[in-house]
Amino acid sequence: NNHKSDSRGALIVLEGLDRSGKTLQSRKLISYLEGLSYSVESWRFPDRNTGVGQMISSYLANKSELDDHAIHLLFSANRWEKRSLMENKLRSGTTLIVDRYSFSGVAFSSAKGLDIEWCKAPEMGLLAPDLVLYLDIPPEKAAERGGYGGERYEQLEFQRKVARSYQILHDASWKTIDACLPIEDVEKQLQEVVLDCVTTCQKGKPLSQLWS
Ligand code: NYM
Repeated sequence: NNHKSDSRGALIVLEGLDRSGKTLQSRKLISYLEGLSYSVESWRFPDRNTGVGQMISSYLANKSELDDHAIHLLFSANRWEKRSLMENKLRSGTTLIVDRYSFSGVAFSSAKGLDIEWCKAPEMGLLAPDLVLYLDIPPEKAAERGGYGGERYEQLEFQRKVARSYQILHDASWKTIDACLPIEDVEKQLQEVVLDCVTTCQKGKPLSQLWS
C-alpha cells in the first residue's frame, strides 16, 4: 500500500441485537480484507481483557450487581481506555472491524429506562465510526437462533426494548443489512460497502468524533 501522510485505516462498526450474526460476519470481513492485502484487526466491545472489562464481564455473568448508571459508565470507560490505541492504529493505516461500540452502550442502557441523552454524553469525544453496519433482525427471529447464552440482557422481552432503542439511534449514515438473509448474502452486501469505506479512508477522509 502506498500511504500518503493523511491516508489511514477505516473504523468500521457492527451493531445489532444479540444473535444477529455480528461476530461471524466480522470474522468473514477480516478474512476478506486480509485476502485483499489490507492491514486489518478485529476488535470488540466490551474488551474483557482489561481491569474494567473484567468488572463488566462479571456483571454480565450475573456474578456482581451494579447500579445501571455505574455499569453504563464502565462500558464507556472501556472504550475510552482503548481510544488512543484505536487512533494510533487507524493513523498507521490499519482498518478496525469493531464488534459493538457506543451504539450498543446507548441502546442497552436506554432500554433499561435511562435517559438517552444522559447515555450519549460519556461517549462524546470517542472516535466516530466511518461506517456503522446494522445487522437487522426481529428479536423473535434472533431468539430462535440456537437460543441465547446465559448472560444478562439475553432475553426476548429485553431485546425487544433494545431493538426500539436502536431504531431511535439509527440515522441515515447507517447501513442496514437484513440479517435474516442467508449468511453468504449478508457477507456479500457487507463486503461491498466495507471496501468502499476502506478506499475512502485510504484517500484521506478526516477522522471525526462522536456524536457527529
Ligand atoms: N453491551 C455491550 C452493553 O450493554 N453496553 C455496551 O457498551 C456494550 C459494548 O454487553 N448483550 C452489552 C451487549 C451484550 C453484552 O456483548 C456483551 P457481547 O457482544 O455478547 O460480548
